[in-house]
Amino acid sequence: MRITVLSGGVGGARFLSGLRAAMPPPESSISVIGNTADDIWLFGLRVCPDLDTVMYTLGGGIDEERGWGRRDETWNAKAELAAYGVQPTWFGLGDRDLATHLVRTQMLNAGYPLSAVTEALCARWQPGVRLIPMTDDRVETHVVIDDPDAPGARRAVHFQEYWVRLHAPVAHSVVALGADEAVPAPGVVEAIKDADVLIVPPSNPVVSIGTILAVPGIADAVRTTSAAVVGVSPIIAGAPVRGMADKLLPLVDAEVSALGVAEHYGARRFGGLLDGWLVDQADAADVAAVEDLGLAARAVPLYLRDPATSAAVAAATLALAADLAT
Ligand code: FO1
Repeated sequence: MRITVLSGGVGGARFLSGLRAAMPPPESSISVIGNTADDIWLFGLRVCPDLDTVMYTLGGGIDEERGWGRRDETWNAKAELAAYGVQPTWFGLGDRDLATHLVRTQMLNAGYPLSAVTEALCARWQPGVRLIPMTDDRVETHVVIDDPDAPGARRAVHFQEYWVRLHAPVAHSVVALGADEAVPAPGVVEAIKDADVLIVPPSNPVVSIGTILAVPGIADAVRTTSAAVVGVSPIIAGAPVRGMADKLLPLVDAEVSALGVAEHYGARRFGGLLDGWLVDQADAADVAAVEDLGLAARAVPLYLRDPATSAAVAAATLALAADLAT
């Protein structure tokens, strides 16, 4: 069975660890299309949070509690940089994590595309999936907020500053800079078209899934794939499980609910992206309304608390896909 997953953030990575544990029949393969619009240049290094979170989570190097960065991390370089007074000091780059960015930046500077760099880094981590960046081109999410230093004025900040330094204040708009000129990385469109199952995990619908779909060609591949396309709600009982989707969904006119995100993605039979949608049991009352959108729907426990619950969510996703394929 060929499974392809669009992934961003900690939720996507945790879902993937469940999927690997709930591994379908042997000879199955998992391709992951990673969001790269969170990526940022820091101290001359290219940092790719959503690629690294998948690589570390599935490769066994992740700090479980944070969900990002390395386990057993130290922060000496970060402290030394701060001692020199260089900015930013608000982004936590650990000593072990820095090695990843040094290798990545060295390879990018040598002319390797990000997809080749990611393959090289994964050779060490052996994540057990094929991790492909959504594009080799530069795409960066910026968020327009009220300028904290100039009342009445607005300014755009990089997503990482919006999230990590400013803790997701009121946002007026989100833009994926460079998306229009970006091209899907080698293998991305094929991984979507050739899949038996395509999964939209509980990643942020705007700045993880939305940015992947903003790369020209990717949304069309999702709409036309012969795979069963199943999504997992990132919103439970009206709130995101993690992160700031509640601040960003209104910017794409989506309600902050399992039903609202289903409406946002839409049913493929009506020109949207999904065939099926999983909601948490807390949202079981919405199943009929989701079905009215033209989607198959199930209410199952969706909290990715630990490996066992993550595996159960993944198994439920595969079960719904299997129903859809019949
Ligand atoms: N998230 C934080 O909330 N604080 C941090 O200092 C931080 C550092 C960091 C370093 C490397 C990395 O790969 C991720 C990091 N993240 C941090 C998480 C990151 O902002 C988010 O995981 C994604 O960008 C959201 O999908």
